[in-house]
Amino acid sequence: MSRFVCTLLLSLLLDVLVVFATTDDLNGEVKIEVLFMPQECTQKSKRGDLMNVHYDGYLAKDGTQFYCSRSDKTGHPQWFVLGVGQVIKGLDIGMADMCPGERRKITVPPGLAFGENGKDPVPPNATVIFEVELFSVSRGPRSLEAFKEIDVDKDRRLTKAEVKQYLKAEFEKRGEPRDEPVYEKIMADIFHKNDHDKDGLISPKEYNIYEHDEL
Ligand SMILES: [Ca+2]
Ligand SMILES: [Ca+2]
Repeated sequence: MSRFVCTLLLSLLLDVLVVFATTDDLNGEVKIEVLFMPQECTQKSKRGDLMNVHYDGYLAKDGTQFYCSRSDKTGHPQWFVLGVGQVIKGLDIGMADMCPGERRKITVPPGLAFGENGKDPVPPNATVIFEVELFSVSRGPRSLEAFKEIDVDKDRRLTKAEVKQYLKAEFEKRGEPRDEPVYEKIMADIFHKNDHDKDGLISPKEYNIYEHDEL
């Protein structure tokens, strides 16, 4: 059997593989369907990881597309930290244990998506469906140990240069060095989401969101 056929069979098999993730939320469950699983899984995503993802959002009731990261702004895949509320809760749940290269269809009840009020253009109480493709996962800076490691000059503040140096080393360690503009984009995103007082530095307090992770 050719490798192509094997891959095809594997993805057909995975098409019917449906996993249910339960949550404490009484508003229903996040339904995860694996659409494509790469043959090799280098690293499974977990809370605190930095994710690079393309996602399309649809309304469950009529399939209307309300978001597409491929056509949003520059069309670059989006960066976010998994499990800390940077995306809707349903995606934080639905994108855990995911492999780079994997594609999933994630159905999210309103309570774990945009809720009673909705968020334009998503109407109130809408169940939404996301088709996500994960490009890369990297270990996020999330522990006190990591904070100390990143904070090279030990002044208990993380500068962009310090975070960038750390990220670069992480990517290089995995044999996947990136171009300079990619790092710039990740940095802008990290600081946009974590530097709450906008002083250009990440304090231990601002960094606390990562401490939910069990090491
Ligand atoms: Ca520092
Ligand atoms: Ca700050």
